[in-house]
Amino acid sequence: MKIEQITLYHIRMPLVSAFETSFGRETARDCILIEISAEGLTGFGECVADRDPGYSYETTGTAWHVLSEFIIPMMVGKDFFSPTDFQTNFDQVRGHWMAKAGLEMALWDLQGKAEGRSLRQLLDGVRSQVDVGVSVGIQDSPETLVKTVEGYLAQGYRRIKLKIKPGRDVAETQAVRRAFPEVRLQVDANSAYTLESAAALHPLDALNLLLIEQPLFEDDLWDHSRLQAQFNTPICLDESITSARHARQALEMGACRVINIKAGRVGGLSQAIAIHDLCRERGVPVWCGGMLETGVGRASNLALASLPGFALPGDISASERYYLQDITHERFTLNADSTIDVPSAPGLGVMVDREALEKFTLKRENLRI
Ligand code: OSB
Ligand code: MG
Repeated sequence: MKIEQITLYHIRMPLVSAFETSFGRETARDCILIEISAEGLTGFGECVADRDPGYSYETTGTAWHVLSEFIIPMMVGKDFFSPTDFQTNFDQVRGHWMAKAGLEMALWDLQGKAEGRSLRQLLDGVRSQVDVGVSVGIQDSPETLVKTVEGYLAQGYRRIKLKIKPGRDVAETQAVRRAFPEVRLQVDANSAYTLESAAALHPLDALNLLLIEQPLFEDDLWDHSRLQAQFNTPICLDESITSARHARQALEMGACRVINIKAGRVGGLSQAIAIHDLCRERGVPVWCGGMLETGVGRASNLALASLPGFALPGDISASERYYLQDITHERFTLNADSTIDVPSAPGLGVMVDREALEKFTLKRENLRI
């Protein structure tokens, strides 16, 4: 299949409520939507890099640069790229995993549409519904946090993740645990601690948490292994795992006992699957992380989370938890058993709402190849 044109859209979507993490507070979310046109078909992908380099070094700006200046020009004159070969084809471009993952997602969508198969079918997903939870941002006080969690539980979410940072950790988590003794609870620090300052987190070990996510810096694999040795609660790595190699090394080092898989963070679905397969062989549970995706990225996350090794609920909430208006016609809703349906139409299984896309677009570029 001949790729004729690739269009990049930098979009900004207002969030239903501000989302605060250890790296900042956001009221809107930026990302890049990537549209590939080929022989009458259209594939969409979402590059999850945000406006600011808070979660990782990648931003909408760096991804735009790397896609338009390096990756897309390398596709000129080539035939259809299989999404599974995409990574190896662009080995010369180091890093920039989110940029690559966005483009790879559009290729998966295109392949699914060309073959009349859903992404779940292409990936051999085994579930038509996946278990999900909600990621709750840092709130003004433990009392408002408990109220916010109560609201999500009332909506039907059965797994709660709390964002924490130094000084806003133990009291908050204890308050939620006291209010909801049975709820499946976990915390995420987004690299806010050092091995030394993480000593403050020891009381969390008594709260029956599912896991403690990414307490230390991204490149602190070794220190994570020392920290894990001090905790009974499993440490889960997010930012630190950018490849299947890192996943293997982290597991061999004892740096974590659970892995959060985000296709964006690891260069695409093909690498996400490689990490899934490695963990499955070793009996290590994984779950699907989120990056406040639009309907496009959410569809991809749901298909990924339908693979058999995704043993824990994903950070994949209903559309209304994030956006009043989405850029897909489809909106994802929560089922009564805290699951969301995996799309079954060809490709990602969602249709982009052109009017909404227009409305949220800040910048656009057409690249003919
Ligand atoms: O660390 O998991 C994270 C959102 C943006 C960046 C990083 C993270 C998150 C979330 C939200 O926790 C998950 C979601 O609901 O999409
Ligand atoms: Mg995380």
